Amino acid sequence: MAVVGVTVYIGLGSNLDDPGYQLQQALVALKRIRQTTLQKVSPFYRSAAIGPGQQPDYVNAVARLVTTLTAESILDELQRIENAQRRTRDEKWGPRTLDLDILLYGDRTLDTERLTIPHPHMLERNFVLLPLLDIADQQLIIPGNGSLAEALKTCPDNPIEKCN
Ligand code: ROI
Repeated sequence: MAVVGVTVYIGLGSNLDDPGYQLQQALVALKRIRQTTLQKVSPFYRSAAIGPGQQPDYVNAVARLVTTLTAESILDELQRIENAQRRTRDEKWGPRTLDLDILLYGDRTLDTERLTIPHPHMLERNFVLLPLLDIADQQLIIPGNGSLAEALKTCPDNPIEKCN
């Protein structure tokens, strides 16, 4: 039976300990989240790390879930999966085995201590917008902004390549 729920887009990223494998493992774990269906996964993309300092290249992807969980419960699940994959949080914007971000939660906006939705940096990151475009309609509205197609026009065009 189809799950009636909210469509959620999750950004996946890794730049340590075999990033492609880390993303595969994360997808296995996303499939197992209760009250949730993993509907679609983008191709994997490789890009240089954006942000401060030197660090290894990232592999990124975007997944689409449908869930009856709240955004906070999804965040709990994502943090549990990150921790299971030995994610450490010692350095802001440092290298990591796994980063799972809620990009969009239906058409809702949210700004709490734990969660800002839409993800506050997604519009600047083509490693988020390009895989999102692979699995979402370009007419998709990013709440508080325009369509995904509009967002892509203003997003920096950093070098990125498909890697699967
Ligand atoms: N850069 C890339 N290319 N991909 C990421 O997932 C990523 N994540 C981050 C920072 C350090 C901002 N840079 C990134 O957290």
